[in-house]
Amino acid sequence: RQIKIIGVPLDLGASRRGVDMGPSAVRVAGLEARLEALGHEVNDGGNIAVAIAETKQIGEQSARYLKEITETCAKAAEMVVRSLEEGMTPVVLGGDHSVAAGTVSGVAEFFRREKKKIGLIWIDAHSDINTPETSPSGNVHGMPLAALLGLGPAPLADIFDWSPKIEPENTVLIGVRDIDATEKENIKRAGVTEVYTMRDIDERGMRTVMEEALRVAGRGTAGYHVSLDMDWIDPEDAPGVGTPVRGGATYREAHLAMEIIADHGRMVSFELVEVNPVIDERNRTAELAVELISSAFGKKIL
Ligand code: DIR
Ligand code: MN
Ligand code: MN
Ligand code: MN
Repeated sequence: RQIKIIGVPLDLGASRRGVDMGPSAVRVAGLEARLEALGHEVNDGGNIAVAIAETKQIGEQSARYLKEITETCAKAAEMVVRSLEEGMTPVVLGGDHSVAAGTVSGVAEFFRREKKKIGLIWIDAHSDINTPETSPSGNVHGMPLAALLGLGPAPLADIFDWSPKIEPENTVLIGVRDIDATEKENIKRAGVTEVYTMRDIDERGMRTVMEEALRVAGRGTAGYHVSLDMDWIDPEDAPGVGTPVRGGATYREAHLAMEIIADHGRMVSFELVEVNPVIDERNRTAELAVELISSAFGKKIL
């Protein structure tokens, strides 16, 4: 493939600072060289300019820095559209997960011009489906999935002036284990039924869960976007993330999921978010991120 790397050093969407250094940490861990070693042609587009928290007003407490985040997401969306137009597969590096509202909008916009819809694979400890009305934190990184499904917040949902960007029947959540009560209601309200919790992975195994999830996301779509929040992986293996939650995917489970995605060959774009070098240990979370991206792009053991 031809791959376009797009860094989005955004940390306005979370309370804990530091994920703005995520794109740098993942580059330092050798992303470009590793993808090239797999035979891909890689073009690094650098980072998108992002506002610095100290220079901006917080805005509404119910969705802090929403204005700045929306501006960044709109820029990221444009860059994603351009990459796809040029025949390149976008690999977006966060930053906090609010960037997904931009990435997925870009992918959806590109395929809409061909009258096609896309699926979404959301791999995360969290469901990120709060709205400003339901969010207990006011952190926008807990809202991008709600925006993409058209629940709000409106400025993020309306990038490119249309909404929703994805249909609930092609949206799957994988690995969730920390969902707010308000989010449970929003999942129902949005009509998302394909939610694979950590319990499902424990009971049914990663392979069964992934096969089912990819089938749902791929049904009637041009393919799917993969949005990988590194807090999906257990903090034992991924300590450097914005919001660690015990009980996540193991090292091998995470690789297997990526390997199965590569086998299916229907991923149209990829994004990896929430790497936080400030609390990482010698960049090992970013190194794991590079390994996982390699697996998603075809690295095989044999
Ligand atoms: C929580 C935490 N559901 C919120 N979300 C996180 O603030 O809305 N998402 N950490 O990654
Ligand atoms: Mn997330
Ligand atoms: Mn998360
Ligand atoms: Mn998050």
